Amino acid sequence: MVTERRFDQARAALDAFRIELPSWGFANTGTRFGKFIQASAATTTEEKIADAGVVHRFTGCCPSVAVHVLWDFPNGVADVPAVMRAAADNGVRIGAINPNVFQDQCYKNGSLCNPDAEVRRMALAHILDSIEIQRKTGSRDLSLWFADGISYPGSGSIRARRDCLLEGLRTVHAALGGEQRMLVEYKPFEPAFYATDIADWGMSYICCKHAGERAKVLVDTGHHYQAQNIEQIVAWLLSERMLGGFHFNDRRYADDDLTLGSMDPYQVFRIFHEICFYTWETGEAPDVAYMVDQSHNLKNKIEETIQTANNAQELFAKAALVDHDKLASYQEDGELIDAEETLREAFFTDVRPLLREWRAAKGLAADPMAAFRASGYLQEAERERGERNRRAVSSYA
Ligand code: RM4
Ligand code: MN
Ligand code: MN
Repeated sequence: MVTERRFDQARAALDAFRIELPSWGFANTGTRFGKFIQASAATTTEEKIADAGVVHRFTGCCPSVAVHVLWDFPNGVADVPAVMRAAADNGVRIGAINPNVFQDQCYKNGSLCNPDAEVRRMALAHILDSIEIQRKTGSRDLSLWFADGISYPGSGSIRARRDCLLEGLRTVHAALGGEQRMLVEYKPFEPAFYATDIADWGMSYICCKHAGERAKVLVDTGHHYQAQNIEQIVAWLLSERMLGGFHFNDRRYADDDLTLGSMDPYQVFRIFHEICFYTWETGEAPDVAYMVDQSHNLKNKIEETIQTANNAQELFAKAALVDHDKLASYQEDGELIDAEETLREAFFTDVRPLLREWRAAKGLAADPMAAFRASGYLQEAERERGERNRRAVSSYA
């Protein structure tokens, strides 16, 4: 039996749970074999922010938008006023700033780890410009992902690349001020196929330790090997106070960027459980940025984002329903089945009525997807953007 006190616990957790949306999740994307063009997809930064604003309007839990510097600030700092205006017009804030040191031709052999000092200097300059954008937009987090790595044994010195990386990250850290943080993301492979320079959470942790105390680890749920225990990584990072944030998505084989919770909702629940359990034990919620990082290649982008926010809320609310007092005493007494069942009871509780009630209390529609569909926004976007999208290039040839 889930008591009313625990439902209150879940309501409070939902009140505090904010999910940041990625601007790039609203643009046309695809696989390495081609892009699939959607008539309603956003092609400008203003449109991406408008779409994020619509998701926030219907879900009430996505008040900020992460941006990618080259894609959203093609003119660098000069684009800040326009982007800030778009955010204000659409009722959202600018969130994490993602530098792009992987797209230009010069980054073929890496950015901060490139053996060529001139390329390393260019990458650093771009990241420092990104910090200036971060300052001007009032964003707290600089979100760093490096595509750096080598694809053949012997084609680079693993240790020399590491040294360059650590030196670069120290310089980046030294440029931060005020409340600013830097988040360091890891990924086992792709685009590099032999040795990615920041391949796992241990390397990311070491990068952060060398850089300074404003550096924290970013866990992208899709960036793990098959069968890796992500909640254990999360629990360790929480204990070390080194968990900076998440990139939410789901995976089946590799970095598939699928809808959060679509493949393995219990995995997401277990991650959230570690956070709620930590909060119960320490009396304070960890300072973690919850961000989505998904490519919506097949589903409609806005609808998939609404689905993602809804899945995240449902799974977070379930995790907040766990009876922590009971769990702790079962664990202490070695009551294995009862301890496990404490988690399962929460996981299998239908929290949809609770969410509907939570939305009603906030003046939101009980069903954000239905409300969005009834709004006519998609049809309007198709009318306005269809022509431009029909002209878009979908082939890599
Ligand atoms: C990477 C990684 C980064 C994201 C890029 C576009 O796989 O997840 O966070 O910015 O993709
Ligand atoms: Mn990511
Ligand atoms: Mn990824």
